[in-house]
Amino acid sequence: MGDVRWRWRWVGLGIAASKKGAALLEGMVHAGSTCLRRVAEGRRRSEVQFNRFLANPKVTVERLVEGWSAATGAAIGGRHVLAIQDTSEINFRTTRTRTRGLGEIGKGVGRGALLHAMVAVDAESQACLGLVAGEVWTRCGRVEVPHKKRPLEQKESRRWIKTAGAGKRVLESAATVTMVADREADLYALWALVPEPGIHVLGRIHHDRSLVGGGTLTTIARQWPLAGSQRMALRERPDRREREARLELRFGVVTIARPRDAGALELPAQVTLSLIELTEPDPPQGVEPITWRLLTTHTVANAAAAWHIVGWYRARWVIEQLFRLLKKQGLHLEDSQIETAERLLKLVAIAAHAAAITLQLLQARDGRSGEPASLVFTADELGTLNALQMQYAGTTLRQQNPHPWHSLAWAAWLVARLGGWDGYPSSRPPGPITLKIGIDKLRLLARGWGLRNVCMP
Ligand SMILES: [Mn+2]
Repeated sequence: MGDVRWRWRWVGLGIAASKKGAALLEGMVHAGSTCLRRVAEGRRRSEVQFNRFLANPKVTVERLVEGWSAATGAAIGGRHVLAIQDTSEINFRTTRTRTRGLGEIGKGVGRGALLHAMVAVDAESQACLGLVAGEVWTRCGRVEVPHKKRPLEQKESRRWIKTAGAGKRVLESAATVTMVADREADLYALWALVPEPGIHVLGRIHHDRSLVGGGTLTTIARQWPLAGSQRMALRERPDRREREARLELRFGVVTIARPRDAGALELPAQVTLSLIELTEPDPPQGVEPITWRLLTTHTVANAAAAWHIVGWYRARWVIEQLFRLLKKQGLHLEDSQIETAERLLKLVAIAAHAAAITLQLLQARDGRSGEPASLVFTADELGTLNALQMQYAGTTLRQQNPHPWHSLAWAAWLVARLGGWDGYPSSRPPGPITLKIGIDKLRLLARGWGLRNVCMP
């Protein structure tokens, strides 16, 4: 059997270079032809296939999460990568009698899944380089033992350390990795266990810890001289309006003493880190002043270095954008009608990957990314994009793809056209939904394009 398949493949290679395949594809994507309808039918068929895929017991959440980083590892060689982690709650609609097998989220107000993801971001350009590692789960029951009395392995917070470990393996070829996380990840174990040569940690403090030699994290900086001040644009958040703030900078070295929690006993008795404090001396009336205290293993040589590190922390915005795309702006994951928890968790893992790709294309669309198309697309998908480029080149001058060949921006332009965007520079730029439709169509076409080497009539 295997021999026969190989022979077909071999025969197929003979026509790989022929124009037949390309012509067929051109026909398929020709706007307005029945072929686009064939793509649409393909989408319906693939919906059935997709459901079968989710039902397959061999397709596990773990394997899907492992697949996230297939392209990321290759993209990060020699760079300084920000490995940004965060958790998002995906709220699925349930009722008392129809829980869909999902556990509680939030403060027990709804049911759903939890997605913990690490995304790789270039420290200089802040381009998203792809997903790295993570976890998807739903809670079962309530935990009765108080949080402080549980060893780390039994706490959900261990996901930060576990994901950091998985991230180290994927990001091995990076020149430097800075693991970035918000206040939730302010765990003594993380500060003690994750850093190593070439691996840094940067996060915001949550606990006011005691320092070796007296004082605490929130009070020590008062003794330090003012190192500089800058005006900074603050993005809108649920608890804050968009505004500009003048922030004052102080920084220094701190040595944190091991806390007296259970579970911390086998950790080193102290860790030495840099503390960067930003305060807002003159906030607008009635507005809570900004206080940010960042801890990092990076040494802070001067004020310029400190501001730079603050910029790396603010790149956390990329993962927040990813979660927004997943839930609200593009994929509407929370609207899914799938009924079982097991399949919903798999769906979350797949959708997270799709959201990362959509985000990469959005960044390329905005000129924020000088990355190559191979960061996101396989060889077959690139072959399909080449054929599409020929297809779309026939139209008016103003509709030409303006981007360098095989850049991610070039691919984003073609994917947007495939998703229904008209390509005129004066038109509204393509949004996440258009790009997602384009990606789905491209995948269907590329499947045919990849098969052209083996399928002979
Ligand atoms: Mn968070």
